[in-house]
Amino acid sequence: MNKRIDSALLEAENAKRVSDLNSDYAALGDKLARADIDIEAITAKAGEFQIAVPSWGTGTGGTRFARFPGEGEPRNIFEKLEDCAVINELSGCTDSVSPHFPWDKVSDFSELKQQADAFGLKWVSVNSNTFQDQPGQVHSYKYGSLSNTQKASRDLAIQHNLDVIEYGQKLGAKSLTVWVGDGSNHPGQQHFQRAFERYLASMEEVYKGLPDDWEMHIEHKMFEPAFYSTVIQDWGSNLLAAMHLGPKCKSLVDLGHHAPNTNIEMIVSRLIQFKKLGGFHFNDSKYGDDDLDSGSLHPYQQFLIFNELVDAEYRKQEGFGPAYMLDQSHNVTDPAESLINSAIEVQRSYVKALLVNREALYDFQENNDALMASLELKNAFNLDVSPILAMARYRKGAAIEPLAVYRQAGYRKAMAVARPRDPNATGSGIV
Ligand code: LRH
Ligand code: MN
Repeated sequence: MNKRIDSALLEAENAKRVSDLNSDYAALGDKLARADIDIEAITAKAGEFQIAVPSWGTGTGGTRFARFPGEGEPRNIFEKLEDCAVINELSGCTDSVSPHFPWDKVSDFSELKQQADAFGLKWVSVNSNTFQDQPGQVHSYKYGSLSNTQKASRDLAIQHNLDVIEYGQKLGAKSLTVWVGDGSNHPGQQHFQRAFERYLASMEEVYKGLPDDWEMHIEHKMFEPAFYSTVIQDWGSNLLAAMHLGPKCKSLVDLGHHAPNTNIEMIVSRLIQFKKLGGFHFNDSKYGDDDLDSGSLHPYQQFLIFNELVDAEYRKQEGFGPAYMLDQSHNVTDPAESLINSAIEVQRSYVKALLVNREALYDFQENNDALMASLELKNAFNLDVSPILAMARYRKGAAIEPLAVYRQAGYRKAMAVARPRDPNATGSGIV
């Protein structure tokens, strides 16, 4: 497997830290053993945890006001893959990439697949894009795509999604993620039912193009780019569409796409119960779809979401198998550093949720012992599981301290030389 980080440096940096890791790990092991928890079983599950990296997250993000490009940014999907390889080598838990089309479109998909294989990276959900017009596009998406009143724009959007499925098949992906910005900015501008009917009719055509072993994931979003109504505005519209379209269609939950204070963990529980939880776009936010680093603002909410996911796993819930993915925009940090850290913070929420004593929790719930039930969760959340995460990385040949190795390696500086930036490249927008 092609390695981007010098393995001698990685081993030397790990060697400096392994004895402290072993003593921290032993101490946590003793503490967990007193609660009849086998730390080795937890570390093994931590080692199996994987979360996909969004190709579009490896470049510096921006807002509608501006984007301030960083040094050594990837300029194409091949360089994005190089950075995804580094993120996986150091975090040990991001062995797959989710591409976005046409941003990542290439003339030779077998070459792209070979490059990913060489880095030990898999391709997961492919994302379509009918929220931007392409150069020379005749039938615009200005007034929507799959729900546009103009058949020509709807047909173009349908064909694009069918093309993206084809690209995904060439890469070995097994699902299509469809997020549309369709909606309205003025009361009265759109007939809500007719718009939803047009969307469903278009998605039926896309659904027909899905291979038997594929899924289609619908992503809802409260607002932006539409600021009055959005066709797939919330989990209700999402679930209705997924149920209408068929068993291969499920709902995807992007954490930043909800109104502040929304109980997202309960939405997750509903989607699990009705076997319609397709996957996640993990990030964090304070106001809108801020796409900030996962767990950076609401780590307890992220933990509570994993409490629902681990509970479903524990109950062997039928039809449960969501895809985990990051979807973030890195405007002021090195994207690789944020993605490494965020992947580990999502893994941390998963491992903390594994420490909940589910039978004890069920007893407290059945007996309406509210405080003890909430403490069963909070006590698991309050445990520092860093030694388990680091040991899982160490045993996979990844870094005990990933960011220290990344900086020690001077990766971004090296890329600044290898990828000279076009000084005139200014602009705005998330990528
Ligand atoms: C929409 C979204 C969607 C992607 C885009 C890059 O806000 O979350 O998942 O297509 O970001
Ligand atoms: Mn998203």
